[in-house]
Amino acid sequence: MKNIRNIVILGHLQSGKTTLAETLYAAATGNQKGSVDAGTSISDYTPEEKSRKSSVHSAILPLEYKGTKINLIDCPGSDDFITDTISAISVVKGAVLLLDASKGVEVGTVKHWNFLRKKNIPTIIYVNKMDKPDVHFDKLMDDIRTKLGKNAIPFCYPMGHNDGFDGFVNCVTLTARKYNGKECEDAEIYPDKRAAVLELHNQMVEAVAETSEELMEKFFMGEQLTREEIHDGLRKSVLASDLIPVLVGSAIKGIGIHTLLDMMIDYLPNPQDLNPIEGVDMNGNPVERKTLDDEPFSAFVFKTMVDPYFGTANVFKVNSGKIKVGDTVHVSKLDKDIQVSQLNVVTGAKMTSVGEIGRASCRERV
Ligand SMILES: Nc1nc2c(ncn2[C@@H]2O[C@H](COP(=O)(O)OP(=O)(O)O)[C@@H](O)[C@H]2O)c(=O)[nH]1
Ligand SMILES: [Mg+2]
Repeated sequence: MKNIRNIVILGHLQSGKTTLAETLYAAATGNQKGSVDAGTSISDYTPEEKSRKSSVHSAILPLEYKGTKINLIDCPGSDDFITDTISAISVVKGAVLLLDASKGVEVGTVKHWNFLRKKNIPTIIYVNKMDKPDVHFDKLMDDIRTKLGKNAIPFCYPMGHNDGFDGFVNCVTLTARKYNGKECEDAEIYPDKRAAVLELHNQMVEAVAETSEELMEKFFMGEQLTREEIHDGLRKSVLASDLIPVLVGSAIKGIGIHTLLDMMIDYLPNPQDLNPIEGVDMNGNPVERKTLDDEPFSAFVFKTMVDPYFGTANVFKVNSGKIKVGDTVHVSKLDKDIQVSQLNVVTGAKMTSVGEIGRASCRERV
């Protein structure tokens, strides 16, 4: 499949990561939603997790939505299980960072945010538990901008009367969704929210205009940018981490779930959209390789093992192209050409000998 999103869900312990993963999964597959509290979660599936009512291992929930395959990785929030979280971050290209709206930015939020920034992973912030009483969104935004990133901007703005939360406005499309007690439906933007939402929309359009000279000129001439120009510009800015979208919702009630799925597809990277990887060819000349099957073969060796039966074995992740037994590859770190004598696909402890390996399989061994 061409459209793929590999996304990690992060956030402080108890911010609602597993509940969100379950709700996203149920929304995309139409299956019954599992519950952390009732011990019926698919993501918290081990007996230990069921009795703790909390995640211990990272779990992968693959789903398909609007023709895109989304591989969600739900991580434990606790520091006790941090290695699983760090290895999940090293294989994803996008992230959703959760906040508990009643608590704001917590220690775990900052910790996970720093991991993501270190790896330059485009991130959507989802402010969860907006259904709780006494939530002040504008204060939360100040907290996010001070402790996480100045460039965080609401792509969705909450609606509701008397501080209550019953829906949100999508500030990109200027459309609203309202919770009817069971699910979300299209709605009018509440009059008292229009000014704030329009201001946010204009800020986004200005940020988009700044991404190209042509758009800047259009913007200053007072011309409207098209929906497509706005979408493309926002995507570029989010992929470059110049803008951090903030969404709102409630994982438990199912508010803001389809919008989050849409925005994961719209604004988080497809592995093949990313910058090409740089390396050197067989003659030592610098080359670039895109993450595509029809590019020449390139891979990243992340582990070397010396096995009494196999001899030396390299475990690698394929970046582009394919490799066959008998091919010669250049190992740039050793500045050496090596002929591939054997290829195996590794699944846990199991190894299966194969003749050819491509990008679809992720851990292979020469
Ligand atoms: N009020 C409210 N509670 C929530 C929401 N999402 C999750 N919770 C509750 O928060 C607790 C922690 O949820 P969990 O998904 O296990 O959080 P995790 O530790 O981040 O995976 C559970 O009791 C959930 O029922 C929400 O949107 N609103
Ligand atoms: Mg969890």
